[in-house]
Amino acid sequence: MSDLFERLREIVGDAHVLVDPDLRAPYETDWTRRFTGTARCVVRPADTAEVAGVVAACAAAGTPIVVQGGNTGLVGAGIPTGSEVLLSLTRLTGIEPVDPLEAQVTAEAGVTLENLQRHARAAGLDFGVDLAARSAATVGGLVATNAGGIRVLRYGSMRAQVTGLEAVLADGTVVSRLSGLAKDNTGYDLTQLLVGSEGTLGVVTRARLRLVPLLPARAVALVGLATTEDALALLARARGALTGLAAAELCYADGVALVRSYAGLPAPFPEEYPVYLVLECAARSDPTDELVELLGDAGEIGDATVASDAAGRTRLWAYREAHTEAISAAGIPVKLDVSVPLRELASLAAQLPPTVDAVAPGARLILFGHLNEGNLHVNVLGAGAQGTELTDAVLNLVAAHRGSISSEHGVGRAKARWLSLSRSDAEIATMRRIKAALDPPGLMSPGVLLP
Ligand code: 2HG
Ligand code: ZN
Repeated sequence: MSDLFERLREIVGDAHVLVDPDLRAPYETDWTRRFTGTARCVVRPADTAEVAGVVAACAAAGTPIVVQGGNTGLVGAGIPTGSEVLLSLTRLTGIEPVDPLEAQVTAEAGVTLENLQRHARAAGLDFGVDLAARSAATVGGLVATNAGGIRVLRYGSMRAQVTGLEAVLADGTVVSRLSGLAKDNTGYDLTQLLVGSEGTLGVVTRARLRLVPLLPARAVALVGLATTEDALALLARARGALTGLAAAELCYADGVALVRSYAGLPAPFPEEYPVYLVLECAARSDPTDELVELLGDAGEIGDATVASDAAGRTRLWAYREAHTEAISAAGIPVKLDVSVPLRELASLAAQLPPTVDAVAPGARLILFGHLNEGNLHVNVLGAGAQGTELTDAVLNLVAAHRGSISSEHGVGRAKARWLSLSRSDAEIATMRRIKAALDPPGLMSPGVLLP
């Protein structure tokens, strides 16, 4: 091992090979504190050439690698298990000037989402993906997980924003396709193969990204409703009526109560509602009127409040966006991220409480998510030793509703053993053949994604 450490120090410099346990520690536990492990060392390369050198050195030594970006992942894909070199990409922070004609930009893997957004906005454009972990989540991690977030309704997932990638393969080869051509039918799409591969096929070092128009005028509504069915009916009406609809986010009374006590927020309405929906419209000119008009047509709405100014919008978003933090402050949850066809969503939401209660009596279930994609975040506090049984029960219930066991967070280590609930044997066998072709010795993120 000391030969490998020596070689790694030659490539990235002494200061960027962290062997000391205290220095490694922040990289070895995830944000939720649920996944923790040990790395042989943490290596922090500065550029693509150094990444390629590190990967080639590990390949030559037969040492596995786990790749980490901002360490905001929720399925343990960036956390080592004992034998790996942990490759941290946070020093790859270069970002090229925005190309206004193509409306694209090239960013290195370690650029945070927040810095990417800031960079695009300074050039009069915007980035199509947004999520609560924006200050730490990085481009490489967003690509590797095919991140979703709160704008999928309008712009699609990360996959839809990526027009090209540069990546280092398991043997140290650099593949690069950064021209960002809108049309390019010249064979297998290696870029899209790497999106969502969770570090198992290669290390993403740079991405060519599509940008979207900057829509400066925004209006946000927080709506109180009686049922999940009512939220779905309002969503369908909103999609039909609002040209600027940009987000539709769901939460429930117990989650809002937890957020309120964590963040010290007032009750949003005089009365409590079982279900809450955050709707956001974004446009070139003020979309408040169209949002108010939709809500004025009472229909399924219990109560609603609208904000157009930045402070008011942030205040309304907080009821939804602070869920993850508030849950984390209350304990280490079992965290599942599932999606089902919209027709199945209300029945899934109704069946989850008894399902959780049967396996982990007294545990606290908090549900929230991205309504338009049928994506529920199932968080359970106080499950004790029942975590695996609970995961099994919930994911089987989701499969019975024709859903996916990972909607946007990825499979990682957390869901690998349940992959067959969402993918057929033939699909998994094909994935294994792709993995074997690109990483024959299986050194890239072993144990992640493929069981
Ligand atoms: C969100 O939508 C994130 O806020 C996190 O995907 C979800 O904490 C979670 O379960
Ligand atoms: Zn989410």
